[in-house]
Amino acid sequence: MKIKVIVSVIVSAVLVLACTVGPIAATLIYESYLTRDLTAEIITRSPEKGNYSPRFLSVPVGEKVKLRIRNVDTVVHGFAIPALQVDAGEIKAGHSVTLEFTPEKIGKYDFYCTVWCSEHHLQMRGVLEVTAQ
Ligand SMILES: [Cu+2]
Repeated sequence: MKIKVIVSVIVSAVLVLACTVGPIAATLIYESYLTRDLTAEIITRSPEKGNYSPRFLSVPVGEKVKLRIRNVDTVVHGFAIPALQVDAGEIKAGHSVTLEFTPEKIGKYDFYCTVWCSEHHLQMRGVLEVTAQ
């Protein structure tokens, strides 16, 4: 009888761990899989809540750039680098978009929000600098 109680306590403890630690570990593993070869992740918020972060990026010319644009705000945002024909379209609140492109020309390229997101929307911008390798 005592052994049955001990076994049921151990089984319960294992199940509780599997239900609590398991999903957290799975989430962390999945997140590291998603970000394994990213050049950068740009957190996206309206300017009064923090703007793009970072707002300046530097990448070498001729190398693949992989950006994840992550909207952590409560409104829709956009992200575009028109001079490089990069456009994420609308990024809903809580969603992410991954963009891949290869800049072929050295220079400084403006990126900005393409969705009217707040009265400070026009300040929602940054610069991607493409440098010599
Ligand atoms: Cu905007």
